[in-house]
Amino acid sequence: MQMLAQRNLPPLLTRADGTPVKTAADWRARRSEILSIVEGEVFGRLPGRACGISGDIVREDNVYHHGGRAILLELRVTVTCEGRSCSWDVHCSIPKSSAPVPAFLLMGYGGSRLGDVPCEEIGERGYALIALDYRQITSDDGDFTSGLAGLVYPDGQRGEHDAGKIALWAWAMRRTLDAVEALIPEIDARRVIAAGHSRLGKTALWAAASDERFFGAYSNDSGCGGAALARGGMGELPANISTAFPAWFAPAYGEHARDVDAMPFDQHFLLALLAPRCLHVASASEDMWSDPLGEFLCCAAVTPVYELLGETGVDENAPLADDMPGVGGALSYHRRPGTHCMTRLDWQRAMDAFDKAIAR
Ligand code: GTR
Repeated sequence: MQMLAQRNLPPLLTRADGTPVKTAADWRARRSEILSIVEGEVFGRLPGRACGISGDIVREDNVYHHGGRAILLELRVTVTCEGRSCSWDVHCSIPKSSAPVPAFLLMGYGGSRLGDVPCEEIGERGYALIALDYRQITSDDGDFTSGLAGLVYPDGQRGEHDAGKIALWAWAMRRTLDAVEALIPEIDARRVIAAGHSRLGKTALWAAASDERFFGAYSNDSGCGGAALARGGMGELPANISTAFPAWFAPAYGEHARDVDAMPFDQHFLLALLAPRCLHVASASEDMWSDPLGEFLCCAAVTPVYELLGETGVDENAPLADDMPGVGGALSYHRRPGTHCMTRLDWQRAMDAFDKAIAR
């Protein structure tokens, strides 16, 4: 455990009062502490405003989609809060099957970039794809007056521990899961995996961490603020990201970013919230800004929690090479050769990992 030990991470398996975490029941109590830290100090809390949520199917194609082998459904989800509302489209591609199918709920970049997702191949492997366009939910900038941000912050102002954009996008993923549960019996709502790339990989991790209905999460090149450890990290560090993208996080995160070694958390807190569910972390070997080694070591740091809960994770000393399949169990890691993007190979390896979890 040489490399990991040098990172001096805050412990996962010790309660705030110093008591060691030895059982699954102890972990539930520790998990609540960790959830509260990640929520308040990293992504931020949504103010408790009463919102109405509705979902409608606006288009259905049972005949032509994927040569008739899949159903295309377009939903529209609407959130209404004190007279204001915002809506987003949900694109669902569901392979025809005699039983409800598992699904990836992808927070994506929308429009033409959906074309990068191997939608037909995902269907052939037995998964539905539920895709959103993140900018329809709220803009990717410091404006907190429009879209979902405008509903949550009527005066556009946020407090220290209030939700940033990642938390708003993640909340929209959770509300989309509500709509899928209610409207699409062809999808097995107990087997929905939150997925995303880069800033939306961070978003997918937080969605699944904060909502245990998600079967698991697949983060791709999520890097700083996602699956990469901040302590001892390379590439983008909290000081960079909180300066370049302060709106993504709670304002408190920017304060912590000034002294990484003193942070009461590191990113293994975020990943640990997934345990013992299925979590697949994907990196790319030339994506140094997202720190592939920091992502691998973060998985290794979380492994004792998976083991405590009877699952397998990633051994820090396991030999690691590019595109080496099968590293890990319920918690798995894959490093693709190449740069920062979400490729077909990334999807294939993620599906390999979830196939095993679903078969169990
Ligand atoms: C970068 C940012 C990363 C990553 C990336 C992306 O500029 O520094 O944290 O999120 O954007 O989302 O493509």
